[in-house]
Amino acid sequence: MKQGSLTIKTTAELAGLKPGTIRAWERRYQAVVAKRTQTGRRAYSIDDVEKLKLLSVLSQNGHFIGQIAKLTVVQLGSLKDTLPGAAAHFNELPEEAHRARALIGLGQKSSRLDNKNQLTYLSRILPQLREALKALDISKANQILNQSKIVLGSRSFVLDVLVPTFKTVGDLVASGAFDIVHEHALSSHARNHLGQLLQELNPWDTSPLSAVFATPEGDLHEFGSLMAATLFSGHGLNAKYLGPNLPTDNLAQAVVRSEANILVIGSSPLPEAVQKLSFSRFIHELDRKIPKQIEFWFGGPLANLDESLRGRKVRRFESLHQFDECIFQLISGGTRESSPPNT
Ligand code: B12
Repeated sequence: MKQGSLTIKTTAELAGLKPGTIRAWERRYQAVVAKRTQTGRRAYSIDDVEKLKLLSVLSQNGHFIGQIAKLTVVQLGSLKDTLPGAAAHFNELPEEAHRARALIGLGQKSSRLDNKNQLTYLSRILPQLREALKALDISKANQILNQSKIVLGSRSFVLDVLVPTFKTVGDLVASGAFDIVHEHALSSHARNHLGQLLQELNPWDTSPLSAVFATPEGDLHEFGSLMAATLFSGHGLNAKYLGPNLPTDNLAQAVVRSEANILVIGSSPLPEAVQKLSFSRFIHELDRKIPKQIEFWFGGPLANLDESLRGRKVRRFESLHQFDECIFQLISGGTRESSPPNT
């Protein structure tokens, strides 16, 4: 068994990863180097499986894959022993969490939990999260956010936990059941979790696409843009998140300097009185200041602005699901086998 004799499918199953992740780690970082069969298929050894398992656990725990990929199995094993309560933590996770372990990090294309398990899990934790926020039990809320990140992976964490929770909390504030304190508590802790995820997922030096993420000047609602950046990175692409509310001059300079191929602008239904520039003026100023070969991708209400920018490729996304699906199609040339639970 020491010689490469396992197919990529079996290796992926044993290591708890997806074949695409193994291929990406191999191509980008030579994490393992498969032998080739006579017909040119990849063949892996048990040692490769061992290494891939360790890389999976470590990358989920904040280690950058690029920095650990070349370590030996023994070195990786020692590193794993330094994880705070790693073994105990992973042993405590439910069965579905074990299957989903590999999701945080590279190129996950959809949650490994099947739809039924995912729905069951979400229907349990979303009300718990809402109750924790209602009681301002911040440590419980963070515990739920942390666990769901591990169980579901970054994609589903964003689309199925954070997006609906923001919506619920927003609605509860509007109805008077929650107040601004609850909204701020959610914002500030969600910000921490997303910032941490983005750091774990980036940087991708060999990414074929790189995008700058921002919001219109005056728009402090950063979550659409930040979540989009996290989804983009989750696909192994290079996201440069600049934060909200940048003046057009500075944003345009940053886009040019960053050598990105895409500028992604997220937006919120900001009352006109609060907007610094109208959406229309904002994008036309950017259009003048940014070379035409850079694509503009608009998310949120800005996507409804039906103005064409001559000579520039523009994509519009009403939702983050749509954005995620589009990236998936761009990099894989196909559609997902199953829809996420709340589309
Ligand atoms: C959090 C929040 C804040 C936080 C933002 C913190 C931060 N760091 O981002 C703070 C406290 C700063 C804030 C301030 C204000 N807010 Co506010 N805020 C919200 C809240 C609760 C959530 C917004 C959010 O981030 N949602 C998460 C995102 C992901 O969801 P979403 O915006 O619905 O986005 C969906 C789509 O639009 C799209 N999308 C959005 N962005 C992007 C980006 C990309 C790239 C893509 C692909 C897709 C996409 O995808 C999402 C669905 O999949 C909403 C309430 C609500 N129900 O939405 C109010 C809300 C947006 N705020 C509102 C208002 C009025 C304000 C203030 C003017 C309040 C005030 N009087 O000061 C200020 C404006 C400040 C400013 N200049 O921007 C109003 C807007 C009202 C309207 N026009 O209809 C809302 C709707 C609340 C309400 N019901 O009154 N807010």
